[in-house]
Amino acid sequence: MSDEEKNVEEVEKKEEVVQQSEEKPTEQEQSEPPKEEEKQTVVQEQQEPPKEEEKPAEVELKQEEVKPPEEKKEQKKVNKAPTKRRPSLYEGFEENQQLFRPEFRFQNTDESKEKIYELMDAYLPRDKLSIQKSIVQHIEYTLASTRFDINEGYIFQGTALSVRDRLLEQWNDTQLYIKMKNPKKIYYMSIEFLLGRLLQNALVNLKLEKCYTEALMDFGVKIEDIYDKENDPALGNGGLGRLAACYIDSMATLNLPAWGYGLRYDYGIFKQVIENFEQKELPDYWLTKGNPWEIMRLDTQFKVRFYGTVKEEYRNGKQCKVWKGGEEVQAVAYDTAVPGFNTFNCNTLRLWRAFPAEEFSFDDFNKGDYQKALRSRDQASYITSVLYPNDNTLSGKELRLKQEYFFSSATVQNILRRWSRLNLPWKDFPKYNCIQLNDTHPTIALVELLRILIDDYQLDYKDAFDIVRKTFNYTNHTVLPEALEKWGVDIFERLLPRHLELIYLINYFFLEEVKKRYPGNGDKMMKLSIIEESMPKQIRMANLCVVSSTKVNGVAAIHSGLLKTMLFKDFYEMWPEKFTNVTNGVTPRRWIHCAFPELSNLLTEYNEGRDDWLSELDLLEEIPKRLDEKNQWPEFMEKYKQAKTAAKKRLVEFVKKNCNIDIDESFMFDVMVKRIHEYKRQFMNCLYCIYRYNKIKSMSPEERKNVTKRVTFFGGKAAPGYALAKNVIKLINIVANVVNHDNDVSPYFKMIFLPDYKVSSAQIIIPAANINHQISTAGMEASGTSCMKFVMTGSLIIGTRDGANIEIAEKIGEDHLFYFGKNVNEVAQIRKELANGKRNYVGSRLQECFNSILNNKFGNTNFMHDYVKSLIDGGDYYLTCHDFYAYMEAQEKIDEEYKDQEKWTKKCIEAICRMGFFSSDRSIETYAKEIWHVDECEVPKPALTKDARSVSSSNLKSLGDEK
Ligand code: NBG
Repeated sequence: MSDEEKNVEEVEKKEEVVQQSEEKPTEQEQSEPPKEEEKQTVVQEQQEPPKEEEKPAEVELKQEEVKPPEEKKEQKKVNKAPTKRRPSLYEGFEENQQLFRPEFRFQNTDESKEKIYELMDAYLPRDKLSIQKSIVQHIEYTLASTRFDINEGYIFQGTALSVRDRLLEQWNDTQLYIKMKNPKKIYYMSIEFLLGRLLQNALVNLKLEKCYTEALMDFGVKIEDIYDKENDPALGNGGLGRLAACYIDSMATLNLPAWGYGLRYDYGIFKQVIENFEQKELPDYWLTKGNPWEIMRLDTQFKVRFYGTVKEEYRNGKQCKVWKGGEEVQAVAYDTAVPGFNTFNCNTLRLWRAFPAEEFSFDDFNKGDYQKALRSRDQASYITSVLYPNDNTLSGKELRLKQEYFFSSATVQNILRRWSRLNLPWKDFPKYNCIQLNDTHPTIALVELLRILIDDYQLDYKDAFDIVRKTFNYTNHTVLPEALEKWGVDIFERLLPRHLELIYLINYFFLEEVKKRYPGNGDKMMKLSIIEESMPKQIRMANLCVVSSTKVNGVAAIHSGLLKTMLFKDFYEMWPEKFTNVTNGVTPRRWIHCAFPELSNLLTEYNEGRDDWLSELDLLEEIPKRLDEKNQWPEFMEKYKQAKTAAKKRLVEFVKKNCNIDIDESFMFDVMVKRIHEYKRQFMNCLYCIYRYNKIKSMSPEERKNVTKRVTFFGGKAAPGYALAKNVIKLINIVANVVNHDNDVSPYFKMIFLPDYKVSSAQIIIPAANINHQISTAGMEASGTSCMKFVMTGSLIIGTRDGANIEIAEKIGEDHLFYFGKNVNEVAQIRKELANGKRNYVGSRLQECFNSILNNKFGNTNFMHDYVKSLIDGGDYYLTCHDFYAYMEAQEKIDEEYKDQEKWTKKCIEAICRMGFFSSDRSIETYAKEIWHVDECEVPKPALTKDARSVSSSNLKSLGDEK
């Protein structure tokens, strides 16, 4: 073969690699360790970087685009440029215009497939009739329903499937485009994604909400009723999982080449019902009607091993470790499209589901032992059957560790498969890949990457660890000791023996570094070590993360500060540059537009008729200025009040339907919705309700006329094993029952416990609030995110100097919220005093509230007696008593200020317009620039003519001049 022929052959081979869909491996490819020759290539590549023309993924790219993102970093300004308005996505297109796929210069044109390219070169039409046809076609042909038994459930499914079709086009094009450009990629790993319903969000992002509303109107149904038919996928506990959902929405909106990775549980967080005042948990099988959004990828499967033993073997004359035996489980990918707002980019959320790696044993089956034959099947699928219902606590069960490893291993294997197709040297891995750990749950992923690099690809430890450290970053979400993950060495040894060895190895090299830095300082070694020398020994997952990641961040300024001064103090001393802050954010698409459409429309109207504030929330700052200039405050305030009333009416209806209680939207709505936790202090709010009840009860009818009418709402789940939290729910319900049935008090004050708080009900509850409670003990709430949603939809915070409250106060002004209570330093001081025996901190008014409980004034509240006594007797760790009077004062101030509705309304509007910083787009932008160093990868706009479809083979040569 001549040189030229060899070259041609090589180029062809590389083209093949690019052309092969990454999601369609050959059979052998599926999760098999690399073959001997492959390993050699990889090792060789590592020593000898490939020449320019050998990089297949770069053949099509211009020189400057090849530059690894990290090098480009310097050229970019981190500081945000003044907000410039991006044109609306569909600017230049007429409504309902037929759009064609953008010009893609992808090397996959094959003349024999011309017909296929031609058939697929247009996007699905966006006009009303086509949409209607596509809905009914899905109902008949996908769902096999007849035209005579179509109901709202079918209409939801048909609608969702027709929307999915439209998402898929953008999704495919995005994936193709990313593959072609080969930018640095982000992998966001989270064991929870609390998505909430997807239909409305998808329509908003596709800019199809109006068209679908009209299409459905012709079917005689309201789109809101169809939204209501969707199950709420609740694959998360609370703030952490919901944050992950907001973040993938923002990553798509910002055109980042990102993947979310998580688990597809059969059962999400339990359904909460209240019976006899108590929480009962029911299983949440959210898949009863299937899930129209997900795509099962039978072609994306990986094997995951558990248990087994580690053996030493010789390979290529090198001694190496091999992990063998044990059990294998198959991880199968389920994908959901994640569309961005005002962009054609559409990313992927990939959730893994466990299946048996082998079919059941025919031997056992033939012997008639059917149960035994099926057992292994069942056991494998247990791994992803249920979400652990703990928020901010660790359950410590073996099955949980299995979930974590299953998730981590499948994800790492998938990332490596995508990487291996690029044929680049290992040292470049961190330039093209970045993995963000959403808390410590996926920590084992970094050990898994290390294991594969060392055991399968035979890299040296130092090189392998260097790659790992440069690839991973870690977000901490809590300082609560009960939530910090630690795993017994014994459980690891059994389940993941090779990983344990590697953790010891990481720790060994790390402690060597510590020794050098602090010679002879055993105390430092003990504090910093990844292994806690307890009985039994434990692995500190947070320490493992800090040691093995490039950046560690907290989720609000105060929290990131506490990481430096408390939780990771000694690490911070060693590596100050590792620690940073990224304050959380929430997506305005879901939390303003979907949850509060009346407000969204109003903001668009006064934003010169444009909805671009939804992806550039800072633009709202202009509204108050314009209202000043044009003297439009009165009309705006009037319209705002109408919007708020509409939102409150929705909650009134919701309460009637779910609690069968009548409430009046003219009352002030005071809301506290979040997981029930001692540090969040729902109990303190309940104590205040008792105080308020007693006070109103003791008033004369004349005095009562002056009372600000208020409904206090509570909502939130308690972990099933968290006795105190469950007791607090019971107490609230017992007190509420008396309050609401008391004819003297209930015309002025009501208490409602809203059962089964979840994303879809949050969308009704939050916009209806006038006041929201964010009253955690200072220093305990890492950030909190509902506070942001509340302020964005026009309610004022009563809260402590904790978490994101502090930054919200900075942005909107301290006079726009009701601050109270001890700050984080004072909390520490009081705890010392308590430990030193200080008592007598319960004043008479608080004692009276305690007495109401201790005397069973509201019914049998014996279950709270011990707790109340312990609070009185020095057990006030969360400062419920110490903050109570300041809290009461803040409550009184609220009652007073609410009387001046004009002033109140103006404050709410000003606060809304100053919340730009709390958009999750800002958070993600910060991650992208300061931690990930990734750039956007924007998919080209659709074409207006048919000719601009994908490249034909004749102009293959011009690859490189991409738009
Ligand atoms: C939670 C914190 C919240 C924070 C969310 C998201 C955990 C472990 N932490 O304050 O309690 O808003 O994470 O960052 O669930």
